[in-house]
Amino acid sequence: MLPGKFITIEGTEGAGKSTAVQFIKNHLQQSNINVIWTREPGGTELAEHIRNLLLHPMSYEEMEPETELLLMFAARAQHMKKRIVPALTAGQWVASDRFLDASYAYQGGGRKIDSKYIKLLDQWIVGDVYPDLTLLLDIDPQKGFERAEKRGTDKDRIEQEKMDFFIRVRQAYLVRAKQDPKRIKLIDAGQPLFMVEDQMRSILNEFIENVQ
Ligand code: T5A
Repeated sequence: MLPGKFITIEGTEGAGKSTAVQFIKNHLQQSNINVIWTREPGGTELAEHIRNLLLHPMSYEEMEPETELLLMFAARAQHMKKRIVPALTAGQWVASDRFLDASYAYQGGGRKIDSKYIKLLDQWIVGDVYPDLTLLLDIDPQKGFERAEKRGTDKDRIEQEKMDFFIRVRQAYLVRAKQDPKRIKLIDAGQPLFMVEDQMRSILNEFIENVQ
């Protein structure tokens, strides 16, 4: 166990993850907790280049699911070694906008890759540096889709997937939450924003109380 604390934020498409990240940032700051914020895929210069490869829509060739999974973990390996592990070793708090659970949800659920391969990469690259707390924003995929549409921005390569892909992503996230309820806190992101924030506030306060 490393001395720092590690929080991750996950969510299905259109669940309001960016909005939640902003709220969590403010709440931790108000609680006088200094946090290093990062994201996946990405978090280092090289990992951000890999992010571009992963998310930029491609017209020249379709990316294979295996390629996608390995690129996610290539970025994660760099991120772990260069940023996450050094910070946690130094006793700092780290918060990441998406992390490992997204690979089980998107590549496992969405792309239908057997989770035994994801587990192998997980054990190799992440090992026991697991998040202490994960906030999972859950929403009905259709509702999430409608919200994301309202945002009006261009869709990245993964956002261009069809509804059944996002239904599988959600199911895989819910399975993860069921397997590890102590770490993964499920948040009903279909509620009005103030209710989502209330739920996040009480989860964060309980976590802070328990670790201090
Ligand atoms: N990925 C990532 C993998 O496939 N495998 C992996 O291992 C990893 C690490 C990364 C992509 O990479 C994939 C998953 C992703 O496809 P990203 O940067 O995390 O992408 O981006 P998104 O998934 O698109 O997440 P965002 O945070 O950008 O979008 P959201 O969740 O749609 O969030 P947000 O806040 O923009 O909300 C959408 C709209 O809803 C409104 C907001 O104002 C906004 O307009 N909203 C609400 N409306 C009503 N009620 C609420 N409670 C609301 N909350 C927000």
